[in-house]
Amino acid sequence: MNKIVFITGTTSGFGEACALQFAKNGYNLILNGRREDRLQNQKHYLEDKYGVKCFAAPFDVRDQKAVFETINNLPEDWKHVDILVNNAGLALGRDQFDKASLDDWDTMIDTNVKGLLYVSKAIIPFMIKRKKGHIINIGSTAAKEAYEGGNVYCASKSAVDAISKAMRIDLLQHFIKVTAIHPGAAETEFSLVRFKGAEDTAKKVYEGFVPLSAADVADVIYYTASLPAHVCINDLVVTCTQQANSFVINRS
Ligand code: NDP
Ligand code: 8X3
Repeated sequence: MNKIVFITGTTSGFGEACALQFAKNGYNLILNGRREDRLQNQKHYLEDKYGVKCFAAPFDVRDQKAVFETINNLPEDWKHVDILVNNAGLALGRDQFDKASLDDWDTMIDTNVKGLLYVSKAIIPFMIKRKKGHIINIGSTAAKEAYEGGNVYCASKSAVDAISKAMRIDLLQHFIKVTAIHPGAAETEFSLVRFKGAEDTAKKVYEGFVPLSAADVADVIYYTASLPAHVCINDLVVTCTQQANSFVINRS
């Protein structure tokens, strides 16, 4: 029987690249995101090209009711989730603390923190029942050092870091692995979302250096998932070669 991976936020960026990587390696996939058209196209593409099975689960991770209803109502043979990749997330704005928008703060906290908690809380009982599982949480270098104008995005990713540590302790008794992966700057739709569609501003983020690609990050995610059962990478920071930490980048 193929293993099952549940990835949140597969309609773009890391999640999309990760879905491709797991499909290439024979996993059946539960795909999630809010853009249902992209999910359906992705499902058909991965099924046709790699002969795997995909289950499209279009919900907003902020919607507690939808998260629990969808996950609890998964067909029985889709409940054997081996790996959960908590990837859905976003940054909104780069304004200084006093100028930043409260709505943006709410959206980041609701998505990056509460959404991750809801999906995990819904999936963990399936893993406990099978006494195995692997949760991979996507943090950020922003979790490790706050940067100017990063305020609540950095805080939300620090929360992912802390939640990962807490999960690892509490889920140890159930033989569930917990890995936190903290990527640095990667060119995806991330900056386009952060700057609300302003393409020029988004492009400038990656000027003067070679950023990570979504495929680079997916390789690392897949590597952590492919280690032997007794080996767990707990915490991993990955940046491009021209980045030292969340705010020091060599743009030459
Ligand atoms: P993208 O914007 O390319 O992808 C984000 C994904 O998250 C999309 O599939 C989007 O799908 C999904 N998503 C966003 N909000 C929700 C929601 N409320 N419910 C369900 N799905 C949602 O960005 P990345 O791939 O770059 O980002 C993925 C993760 O990696 C995020 O957590 C981000 O914070 C983190 N990260 C990104 C870095 C970067 O430089 N790119 C570096 C470090 C971490 P849809 O819109 O269809 O709902
Ligand atoms: C995304 C990378 O540098 O914009 O987490 O915070 S950064």
